Amino acid sequence: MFNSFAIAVALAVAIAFANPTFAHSTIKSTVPASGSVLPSSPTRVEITFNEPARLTRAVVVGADKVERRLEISPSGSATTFFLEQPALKRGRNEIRWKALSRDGHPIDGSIVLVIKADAIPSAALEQDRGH
Ligand SMILES: [Cu+2]
Repeated sequence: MFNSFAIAVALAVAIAFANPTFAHSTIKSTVPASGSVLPSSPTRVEITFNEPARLTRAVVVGADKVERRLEISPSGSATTFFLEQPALKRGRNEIRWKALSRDGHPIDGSIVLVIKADAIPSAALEQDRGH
């Protein structure tokens, strides 16, 4: 008796936590993918969430440790956002973003892109398609 009740409770809990409406929005993909090594700065960075969210802030920190704000479009709620002309410099660039999850909770993360003059373009393109 107790055992079947315990199993029923465990199942109910498992189902509740598996329900996506209880979870924050998460990043589905970015183009280029985080960790990409590119021969030059991409003309834009694309961020796609698993559900509509609001991307509220994006900055890039390069090898010089200087934080530079990036323009976000669109400005409202969307699934895919673009950071146009990020003008990434040579070396390691960390794009730090903040967003409002659909459930109202703040979420954040970062995308690391390395610009290396001798990076093989074909390898970078493969990374771009990595989703
Ligand atoms: Cu949440």
